[in-house]
Amino acid sequence: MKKCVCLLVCFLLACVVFVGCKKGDVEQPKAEVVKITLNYANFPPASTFPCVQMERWKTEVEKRTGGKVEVKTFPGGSLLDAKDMYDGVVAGQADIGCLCMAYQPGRFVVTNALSLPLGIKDAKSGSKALWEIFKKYSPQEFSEVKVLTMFTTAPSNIMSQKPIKTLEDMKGVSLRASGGAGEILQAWGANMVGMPMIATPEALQKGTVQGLFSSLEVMKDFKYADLCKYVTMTDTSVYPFAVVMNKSKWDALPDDVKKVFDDLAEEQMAWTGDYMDNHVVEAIAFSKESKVEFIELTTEQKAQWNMLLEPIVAKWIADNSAKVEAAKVVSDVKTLISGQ
Ligand code: DTR
Repeated sequence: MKKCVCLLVCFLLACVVFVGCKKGDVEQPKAEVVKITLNYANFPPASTFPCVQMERWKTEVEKRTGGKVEVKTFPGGSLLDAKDMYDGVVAGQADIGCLCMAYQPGRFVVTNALSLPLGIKDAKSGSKALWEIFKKYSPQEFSEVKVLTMFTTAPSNIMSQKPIKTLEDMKGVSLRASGGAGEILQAWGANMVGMPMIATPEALQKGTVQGLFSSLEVMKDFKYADLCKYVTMTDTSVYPFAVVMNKSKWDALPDDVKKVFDDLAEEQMAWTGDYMDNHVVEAIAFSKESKVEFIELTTEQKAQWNMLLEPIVAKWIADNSAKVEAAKVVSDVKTLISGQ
């Protein structure tokens, strides 16, 4: 009997120890990590600079949020094209979108001051000045979205199928531009043709246009070096871009993710400016290997060509003064780029 009681006590003790151990081993349910997936729309082909910066942002966000956020990228207008970008993001067709503000000069008035011929030397200083202007004026037109970053292209130059060495050479030549830059070509006497960048390779092949006006990295990215054997170095206006996010998607993000995005905003602006400037250098080397001739204007010519652009700035100020502090914006941009 004594033996039986002893055995029973031992058995019960063993059970307690076993259950105790087992309890420690049982995995407590972990707080579930909810993955956030964001769709990012872009309008030009994947190899071009707006998409290269998009991929860099995606990589950084996914890394810095430890995989909590996944960014799905849609280049080439596969989700939204250039003209629908802003409204599409507001409507939630994409969570994030990259837009070229210069394509809608009347809509993004303050930030489009950056696209005026003010002598911005490169994408780095253009992007920095754009970001400062955006922060200072917080333009009303961005109230419906969260702005994730902004940047500009490098200055625009003329790529053409025949040499343009003088203003006389430009008369009647059909050159493609978009947005406000069209006025620059008109002031120089060219026949400005407005069309999207993606339509331009075909237009050049068909002879609808004999050249274009843009930053020079496109000589490599769109293979214009094969179609345009001359570049006239005018180093004129830059194109401002913005990356915007749907407001309610932004509001729903957890604070730690919001912080990652906010911390990246200025860094992404500087990264893109640098990338663009370096890529232009590469595109020039690439073009020279493809036997493209670069035409430099004399100092007198530069002064004359620039003088023809002064009315554009004056007109922009006159046209927009009722809506925004146009003269102040222009003088702020000039101050910001003065030390470039
Ligand atoms: N220059 C503007 C903007 C621009 C410059 N490089 C690219 C590449 C892809 C799309 C747009 C742009 C333009 O001519 O449209």
